Amino acid sequence: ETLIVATRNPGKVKEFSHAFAPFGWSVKSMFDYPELPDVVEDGNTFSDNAYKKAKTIGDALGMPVLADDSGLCVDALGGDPGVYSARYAGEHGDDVANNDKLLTELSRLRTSDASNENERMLSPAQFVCVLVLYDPLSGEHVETRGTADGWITSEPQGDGGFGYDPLFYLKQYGKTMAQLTLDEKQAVSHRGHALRQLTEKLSAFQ
Ligand code: ITT
Ligand code: NA
Repeated sequence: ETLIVATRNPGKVKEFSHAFAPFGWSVKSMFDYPELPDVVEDGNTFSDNAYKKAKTIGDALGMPVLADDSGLCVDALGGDPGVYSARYAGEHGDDVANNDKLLTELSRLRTSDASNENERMLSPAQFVCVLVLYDPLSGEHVETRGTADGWITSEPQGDGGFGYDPLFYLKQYGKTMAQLTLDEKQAVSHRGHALRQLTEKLSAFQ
């Protein structure tokens, strides 16, 4: 069976494919439907944007669609980049530029408060993932939300994952998210938590 995920992010496609494979589900993404237009993500919340992506693509295809809206919220930056995570440095989806921008913003804060040596090294942050599964036949949708707490480091480490993973340090592993295997990331990530909740909610209907 096939699940359509309304995403153009290859890192998300990889994680969803890995998560659904054990259930015998294969994943299709927007790379399989190049004719569909980009969805304008102008919502103020992860929830609004996830719903908009799932509904737009679900209605266009006439099939149930899953969408993921996610991002990084850094305490010291008042929750930024938040819903703007994908385009923090300007161009959409430029991970290297986004990570550089994050370090620049944090170092700016740190020089203005150089007294706190601990804060120079690690800054608390949270990944958030909202999943929406939308069924155009009934017009109904199911939403779940997962979070992961960690720390922003000053040196990128690891080449797994995507986005801000090389800067997102997990004390329990002594590693960044980019140094985890797909299974390890799924066990602790915002997306993994949201996915497990979705599976639970759906099995409650059956
Ligand atoms: P789609 O909308 O096509 O799914 P996108 O990358 O634009 O792809 P979002 O609008 O949800 O998706 O933005 C999510 C951004 O948040 C993503 O580009 C990363 O910068 C960051 N992000 C989300 N999940 C992440 C993860 O697991 N690891 C690292 N960074 C992540
Ligand atoms: Na978004």
